[in-house]
Amino acid sequence: MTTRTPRPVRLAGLHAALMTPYDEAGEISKPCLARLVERALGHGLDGIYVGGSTGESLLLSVTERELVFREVAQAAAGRGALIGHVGAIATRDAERLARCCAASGYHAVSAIPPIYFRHSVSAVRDYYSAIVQAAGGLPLIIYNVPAMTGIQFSLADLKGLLSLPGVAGVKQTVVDMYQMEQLRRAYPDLLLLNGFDEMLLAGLVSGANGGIGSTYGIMGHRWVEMRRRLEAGDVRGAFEMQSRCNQVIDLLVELGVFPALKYLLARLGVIRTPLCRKPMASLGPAVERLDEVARELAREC
Ligand code: MN9
Repeated sequence: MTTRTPRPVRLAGLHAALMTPYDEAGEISKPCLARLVERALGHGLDGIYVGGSTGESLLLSVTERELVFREVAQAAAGRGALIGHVGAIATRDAERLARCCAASGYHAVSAIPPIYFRHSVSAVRDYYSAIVQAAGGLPLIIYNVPAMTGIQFSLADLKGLLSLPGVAGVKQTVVDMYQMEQLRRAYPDLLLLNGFDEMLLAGLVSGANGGIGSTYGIMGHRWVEMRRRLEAGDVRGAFEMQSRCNQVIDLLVELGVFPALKYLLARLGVIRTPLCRKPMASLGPAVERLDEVARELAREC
């Protein structure tokens, strides 16, 4: 019998934002979830961010989100960091999801602020404190994504949230690299994760010590190589890799990031259908332009 030494958990690393795959009837596909986990960890990524925007989490029921947390934990089997996104409109749902992550062996939880209603700063603080309480000692990573939530955190807002016990980091999905640098300057040890893949290199040189991205699931090997080049001092080489990845991202953005990513994963044989939950739009025409990308990725790994 061989015993496998578990990899040390590295939260300050590169994590695939996991998609939620469905079967033809639109129900969550457990075998496809397991294959997505294999692909991400097989590419040398440090972990998986489960149930975020990329996971269409706000289009799933709380019970489905719990199911995804459990399935992924089982499939990953201690081979990487697991971060569960538990953000919800209602604090009680976020608490329930945080409890599920704690019980399923996750290493951290993360949450968007509560959306739709306009809450006071102190109500948002209470929401995050409630999640920390429910997460039973797991560190909490604030998910700052104003383009999706409509909630613009100033540096002072973020500092206020970071002063809460249990809040350990920020997933910074903003184009403002000045704010990234300001966060790093204010908190030399902060877990600061870059959120827009098309700016990963910019984020890393501006102070991020890791990243979370939807495209890591299709080209994790390229992102790992990009980081390797940067760490080796080869900034030009890292930039070339970022540019290669961005050519793919340009096409994804044009066609619709999530359905286009699912199309690629289906072409690569990882998932069965490119379906997304409605009202998320399906792929439009001209998808054959993705086939060349799929062939290229299949050749690389
Ligand atoms: O989690 C993703 N963020 C959002 C990270 O979807 C808001 C990114 O990976 C983007 O999908 C990607 C394309 O814009 O950078």
